[in-house]
Amino acid sequence: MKALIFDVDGTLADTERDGHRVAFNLAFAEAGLGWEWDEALYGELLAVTGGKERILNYINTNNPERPEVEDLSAWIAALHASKTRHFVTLMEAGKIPLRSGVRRLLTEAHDAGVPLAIATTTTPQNVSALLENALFPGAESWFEVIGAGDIVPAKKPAPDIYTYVMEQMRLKPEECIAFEDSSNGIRSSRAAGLRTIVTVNGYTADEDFSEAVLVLDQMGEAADPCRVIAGKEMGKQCLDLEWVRALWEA
Ligand code: XBP
Ligand code: MG
Repeated sequence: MKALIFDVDGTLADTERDGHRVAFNLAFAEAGLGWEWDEALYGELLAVTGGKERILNYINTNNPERPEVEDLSAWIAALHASKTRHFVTLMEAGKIPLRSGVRRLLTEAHDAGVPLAIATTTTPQNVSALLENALFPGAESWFEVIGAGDIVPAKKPAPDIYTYVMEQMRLKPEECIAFEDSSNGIRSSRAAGLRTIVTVNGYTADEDFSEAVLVLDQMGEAADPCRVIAGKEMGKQCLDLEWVRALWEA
C-alpha cells in the first residue's frame, strides 16, 4: 500500500452545506443576483461537480433571472472566483472543522511514512485554505500530490483526477486506496481502478456505494465510534491504518 488518496469535500470535512453553499449565496448577493441556493436545492445541484459547472447547470435547468452577457463562461468564472474568495474567508474563520477521525488517520499514516495525496473537484485555493486552517498551518506539505479542480479536463465522476494523481506519484491503482463520500466520487475512483472506502454524509447517505470495500458513517474516534454501514467489520471503534491496510490487502 503506497498511497492513501483522499477526496476533500464531504470526506476530509463537511464543507458543502455550511461552506460552499454559503459561499455561493454570498457571491450571488454580492453580484446582486437575488439567487438563493437553500439546503434542499443545493442537494440537487450537487449532482453536477465543479462550482462553475454547477452554476451553468443551474442557469440551464432553473432559468433564473440573470444579466444578458456577451461571454457567459467568463461571467460564470468571475462569479465563481468571488465564491472562492468567500469560501476561503469562511475557512480562515475556522467555520468548518475536519470530520471525525480525519486528523487521527492522516497523522497515523504520515507518522508511519505512508504517502498521502488529494484528488478533489474543488478549487486548489479551497484545499489550501481548508488544510491550513482545519488541519494545521503548513499541512499541505503532508501531501505528496494535491490534484484539484481544473487541473484535469473532466471532473468527477470521470476518473481523470485520480489518474492524474497516480501518474504524478508513478503508482498503479492496486498500490493505492481512495477515500470518498459521494456517488460521483466513488464512480471516479472506481473508474480509475481504485479500492475505495466511503464515509457518507448528510447529502450522500442514500447514494449507491455497492462498489466500496467499506462504507462507514464516519472514520470515528475511540470516544465517538464509527458505524459500519457495509463491508468488512474488524471489531474496531474507528478507521485506523491497520483496518485500511486489511481492506487494501483483501
Ligand atoms: C466537491 C465538488 C466541488 C465543490 C465546490 O468536490 O464537486 O465542486 O462542491 O467547490 P470533491 P468548487 O467532493 O471532489 O472534493 O466551487 O471549487 O468547485
Ligand atoms: Mg466529495
